[in-house]
Amino acid sequence: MSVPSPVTPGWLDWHPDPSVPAFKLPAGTVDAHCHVFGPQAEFPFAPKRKYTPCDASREQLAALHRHLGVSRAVIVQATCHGADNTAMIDAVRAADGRARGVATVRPDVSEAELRELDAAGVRGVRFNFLRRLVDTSPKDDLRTIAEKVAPLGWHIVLYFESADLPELEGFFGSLPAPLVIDHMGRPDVKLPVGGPQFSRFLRFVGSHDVHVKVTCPERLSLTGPPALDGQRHAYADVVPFGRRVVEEFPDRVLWGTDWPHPNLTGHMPDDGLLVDHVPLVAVTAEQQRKLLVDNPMNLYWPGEGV
Ligand code: 0GY
Repeated sequence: MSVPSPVTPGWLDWHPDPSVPAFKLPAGTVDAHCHVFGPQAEFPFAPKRKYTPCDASREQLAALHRHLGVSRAVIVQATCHGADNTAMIDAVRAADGRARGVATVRPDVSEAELRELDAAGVRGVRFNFLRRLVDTSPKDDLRTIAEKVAPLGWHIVLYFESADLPELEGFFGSLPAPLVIDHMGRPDVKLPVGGPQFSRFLRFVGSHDVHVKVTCPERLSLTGPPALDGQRHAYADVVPFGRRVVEEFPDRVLWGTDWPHPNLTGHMPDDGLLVDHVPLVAVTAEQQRKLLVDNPMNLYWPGEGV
């Protein structure tokens, strides 16, 4: 058996004891963005990965979901596992129909492999453009993948930095499948919500077949978690961005925890507080039901009741 690799120096482990959220998630809530890491002894990480995380198993993910009141999950392949989707598929299969997967595949993936992933519950592939996570994102290869997965009815999950949207949006718009954008396109929350950067993002969403994940306030925030004296809301600077997307595209927004929160350096969020962020961005009961239940159900479990 191989010797386990040590975690990346400074790695922050997921929160061991998240609070009970004050906000009660509606029945049938879907966590549309979460990951599993290993466990390394069972599912080794990819040799070319950019980080080595702590283990975050499917059982630990399921325990978090029970604690928060989440019913279903979309498990997104993490870059530390490269294009080996075994751990993700294992987690999806174990959920017995209550999880779907988003895979990473290579351009030479065969039709048979894609059909097998589809049968296991995969409904999309992820294209990653973050330089700290991937060495290259060759557009020809990505287009080849998109053309192979489109006939299965899959979508393409896009992870990019907001500053890169002007260079990438033509390519994104030309892809032959529906799109899902991670973490609101990672806006720079120092900039105004009505400023050119976020307006461009909203225009792109408005003019294409796109769902937006209203996720990761903890990753985008500069103001950070709540002050210990309770005088400051958690991630207050991200709220206007989430609220704007929910108001403009109520039928095309998704929510997720991003557990186990890879590559955070400042702090590890309390997952209970992330649930309490939801009513700040989705203010009405109708917005909340669409964000948490109806939209992810339509995308990942079309035709199924909660
Ligand atoms: C996220 C964000 C990150 C990492 C990954 O696959 C990954 O390694 O997604 C990140 O480092 O920003 O969505 O989980």
